[in-house]
Amino acid sequence: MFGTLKPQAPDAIIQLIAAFRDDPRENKVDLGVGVYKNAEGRTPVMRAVREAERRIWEAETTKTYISSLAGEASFHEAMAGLVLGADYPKDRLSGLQSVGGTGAVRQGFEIARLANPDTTVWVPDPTWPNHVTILDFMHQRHRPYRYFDAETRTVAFDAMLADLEQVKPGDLVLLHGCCHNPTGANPTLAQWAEIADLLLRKGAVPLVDLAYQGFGDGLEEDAAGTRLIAARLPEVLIAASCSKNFGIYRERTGCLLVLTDPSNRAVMQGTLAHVNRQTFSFPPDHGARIVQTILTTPELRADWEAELTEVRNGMLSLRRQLADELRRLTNSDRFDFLAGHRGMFSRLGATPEQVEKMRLDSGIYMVGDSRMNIAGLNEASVPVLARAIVDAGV
Ligand code: PLP
Ligand code: TYF
Repeated sequence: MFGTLKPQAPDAIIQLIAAFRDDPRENKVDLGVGVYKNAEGRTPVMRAVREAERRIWEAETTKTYISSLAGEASFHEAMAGLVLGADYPKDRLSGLQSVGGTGAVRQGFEIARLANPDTTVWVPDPTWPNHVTILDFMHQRHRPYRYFDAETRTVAFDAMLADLEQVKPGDLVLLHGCCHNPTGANPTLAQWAEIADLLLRKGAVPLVDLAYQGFGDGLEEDAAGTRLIAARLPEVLIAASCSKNFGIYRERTGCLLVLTDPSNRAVMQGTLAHVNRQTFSFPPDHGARIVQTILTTPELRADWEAELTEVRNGMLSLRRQLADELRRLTNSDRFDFLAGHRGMFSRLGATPEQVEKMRLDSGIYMVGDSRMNIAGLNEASVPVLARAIVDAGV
């Protein structure tokens, strides 16, 4: 039977991990997979996470199943407070504890098509490749909307709105809440307002993928677009990942937050339990407990926010250093967009051949579409990258 299986295309981002590991050069630079790394190239366990784990370990008396197939309400509420702010509309909220942010995105797609089997999912072009592969795997109809202006390396806002004019009532529109992956280009708050108006006029439902809250301008700032959408639209899905901002990648922790009319809330909460049950039954709990403990314990929360601020400021500083170095080398402002982008990623705008040249000549690993993980840099490698970019003729 298994002889019928066809080889699957590998994940190009994950493949880079092995390619980098196998490169013997000492001064190689890993700008591939989207994992935060400090100046020493390590991905440390955050202080508040360690302390929360210690407290959980001490207090835990059982490993029996948690209270609901959709996860613990206390986790949904803590995440809703983080994402939507303390005054979020409690009577409109349903929640699902998921396997990572990816699991939240996936369950969001499932909910949309349960509600409307004719739905079309609109995804930005470009987007995180897994959005598209998951939709294909589900045999779910999807269409791209233009997002990125390759010339200016900013959001192609007019093109985006023009494409979204074709959205039908009951379609699902996927938006990156902040720190767009792979480009680093994000809408302004005024543009978020226009997006909200368009979706409202079209009767479409947004699915906001929020995987990097706190990695751009700040926890509040990075949630501003999502909050605006949540305040203006009657029905909203938000897939929040805890992998990056809590640094708990391998715990696989995420949350799908759903806002509906209060009259639909009970059925929605039951539907969220239903989709988890059909997928894996109860969700994993350890990461969700860590997150909930941190968010609801003032001294842990303050320490987490302080460490997250250091992480964010480090990336912002690297962005400025790289833009400054390229300004010096090229005598132009052509690369200033790197300082304007937010989050871990920037799309440089190099050709695949130029990306290959930087890898061969300088040991610099970035994704083939020229997405760079800024957190892979440090003060020593910034000038190396800038020189390689210029030498590759970008
Ligand atoms: N969405 C985007 C845009 C991402 O970049 C990621 C990154 O991994 C995810 C979702 C999901 O993250 P995870 O499933 O590791 O929480
Ligand atoms: O885009 C990234 O690099 C991160 C990590 O299949 C990631 O989102 C990449 C590929 C993948 C899962 C996670």
